[in-house]
Amino acid sequence: MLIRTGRDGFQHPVTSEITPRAVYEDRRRLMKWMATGAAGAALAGWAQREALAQQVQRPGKLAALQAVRSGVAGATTMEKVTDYKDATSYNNFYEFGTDKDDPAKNAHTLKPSPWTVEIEGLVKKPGRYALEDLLKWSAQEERVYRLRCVEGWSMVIPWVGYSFSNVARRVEPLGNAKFVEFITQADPKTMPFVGSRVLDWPYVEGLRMDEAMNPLTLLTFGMYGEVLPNQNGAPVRIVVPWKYGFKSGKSLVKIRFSEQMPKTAWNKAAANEYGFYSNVNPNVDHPRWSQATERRIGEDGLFAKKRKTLVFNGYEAQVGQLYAGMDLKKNY
Ligand SMILES: Nc1nc2c(c(=O)[nH]1)N[C@H]1C(S)=C(S)[C@@H](COP(=O)(O)O)O[C@H]1N2
Ligand SMILES: [Mo]
Repeated sequence: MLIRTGRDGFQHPVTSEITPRAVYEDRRRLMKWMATGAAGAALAGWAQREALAQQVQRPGKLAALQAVRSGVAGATTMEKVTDYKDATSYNNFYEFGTDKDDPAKNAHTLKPSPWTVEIEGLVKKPGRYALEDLLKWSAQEERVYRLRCVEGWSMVIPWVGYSFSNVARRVEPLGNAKFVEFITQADPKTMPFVGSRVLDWPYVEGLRMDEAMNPLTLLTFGMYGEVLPNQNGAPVRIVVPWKYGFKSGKSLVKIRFSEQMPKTAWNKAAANEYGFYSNVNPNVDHPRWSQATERRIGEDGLFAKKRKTLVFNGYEAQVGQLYAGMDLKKNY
């Protein structure tokens, strides 16, 4: 900046104004780049990330999990982040009970350490991998995703993890691998409801290979800058933001690459209500209720308006092409 000194109005540059040649060259390049228009998008992204940095506070309850801000397109919504309290006390984790507050009450018995994840099936490098190793397979990123439950509520959660595609790159799926199956912990000693008949345990979910490889599919180790609380699926879960919440299996113990479409827990329980795809779709009602709108957790005051549910939960630009030519009413 120029500062005015003296009565004669003489202006002289402050030290920071004196531009060394290298900086000057850099600036010229920057100006050129800005002229291309790329800068606008990048700066908007930067402003968003700055705003985000102020928004997401570490609750200081669990171990910190360092993360860089994600550069993946669409990975960070600017919507208000759900309170940590709500995100950790209003949960679905049927292994610990079917009421929303059961997981927070009961999941203290889950032992997230030591933990291993077995990777098997159609891969060149199957094996049982320690959590500590998995954590290092790629840089941890922060992603602020909408989470839409099939029950009609939603949240906005800052997850920490990395694209699942990094796992595939490590274990090298074979050419005939067409699906990925996510198998979660089912330990009757630590999970009081695993004996119940609500579901056929273990809780299993699955994705088509191209869905699993989409950069938005997040292998998730933390939230709000800390490791995952037990009730949210410690120590490692999957998060698939364009699908209903139940596709995001918690407390993963096994990942299997297969040729056949996996039989998933909810599909086995009620095939007419829960299809394999389960993409968030306001135009396809659940047989017993509409999916057109949702209630955002934290906005539940007397006059809070419901929100319109978005196709693919708002991630159509990123994932719509995965379903080109598919009838999404049939493939619900
Ligand atoms: N193992 C397991 N994973 C699960 C579930 C479950 O019951 N068991 N519930 C699913 C459902 S229905 C939802 S909406 C999300 C909720 O995730 P959150 O509690 O972290 O918000 O987890 C999903 N993953
Ligand atoms: Mo859900």
